[in-house]
Amino acid sequence: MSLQEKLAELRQEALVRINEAKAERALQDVKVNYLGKKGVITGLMKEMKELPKEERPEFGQLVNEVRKAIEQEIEAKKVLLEEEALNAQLENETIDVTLPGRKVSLGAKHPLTKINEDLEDLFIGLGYEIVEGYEVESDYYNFEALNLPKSHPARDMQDTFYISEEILMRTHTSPVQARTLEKRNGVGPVKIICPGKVYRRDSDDATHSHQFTQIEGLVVAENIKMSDLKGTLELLARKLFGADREIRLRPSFFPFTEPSVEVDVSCFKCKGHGCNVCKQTGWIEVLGSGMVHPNVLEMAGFDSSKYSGFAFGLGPDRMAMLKYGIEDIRHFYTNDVRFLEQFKPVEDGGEA
Ligand code: FA5
Repeated sequence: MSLQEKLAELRQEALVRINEAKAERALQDVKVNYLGKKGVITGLMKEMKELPKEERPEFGQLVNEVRKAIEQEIEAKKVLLEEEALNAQLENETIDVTLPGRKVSLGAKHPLTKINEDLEDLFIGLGYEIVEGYEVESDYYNFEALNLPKSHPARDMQDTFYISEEILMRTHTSPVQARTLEKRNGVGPVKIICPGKVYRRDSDDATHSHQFTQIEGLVVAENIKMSDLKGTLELLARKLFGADREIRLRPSFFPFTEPSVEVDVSCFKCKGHGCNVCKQTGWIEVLGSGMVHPNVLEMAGFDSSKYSGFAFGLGPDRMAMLKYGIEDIRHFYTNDVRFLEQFKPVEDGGEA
């Protein structure tokens, strides 16, 4: 076979392989095979040395022509493959604008967050500040500064997780009162609410959780009277349970308030006639409160002959249970999405 024939055959073979290449990768392989450093064409060029001198120019020219032809074919095929790939991509990514959209499922606010936000709105509107305290607290602020010295029997009202003799998990949000008063160096007015988690060694059941939430309120200024407390609590009850709610105060005992009262709200379900929510009494117990004990004021550096105040502490868990008819407090802490979805606003897919 003449040299020309041999080269023509090589060119033909390369063209067939270029034609067969279905993707850029395969085309690249063909290129390497023929034109690469160790490729067929490069090999031929090396063989040129063995030819008689006079034949070399013609041979070189022929090989070059074949190389160029292969290069051109590869380039043309590359453009074709790119076009095909682009067309396939365009076809795949076609958007059917007539298809119905996929619904984005929105989350819902936790019922305790809702109660907290409602109350924060109310109290910020009344000029209160929101203050947060420590969940790991000292015995001093949790008890002693609140008129509960060591071995005071009323400590039994709040069964406590102790970390050491002096450090504990706070049993209520009242230590934030003591800390805030102390920071103000005996100068009023003080108007704060303190939301947060608290802990008690209560066995978990439908109405008790070892971790639950409280919101504390505290006002200390000159001339604060029981009637100020009553008016504030009325606003609170109406914000949470409806504009036509009444409250009633019953005598109670807390070491840090004197006098102390339990606060009941008229039943929002039966409007006071008696039902299963209010246990047929027409009233629901919602929080503890009272006038700040002079000892608490004095321990924090406030002159109790000049300043007086009121405080209250409520449990949003129990409030949310009442408000939304939740039968077990443990639902709040088990993160079951089915439970939380019930609190979705209607516009986000919740039930009316
Ligand atoms: C107190 O904790 C007082 N610090 C409240 C207070 C503040 C009174 C300021 C006066 C002045 P008490 O122990 O009653 O009070 O708890 C308050 C609320 O926490 C209760 O009404 C109840 O709603 C809630 N609570 C108490 N124990 C639990 C529990 N184990 N699980 C869920 N909620 C609880």
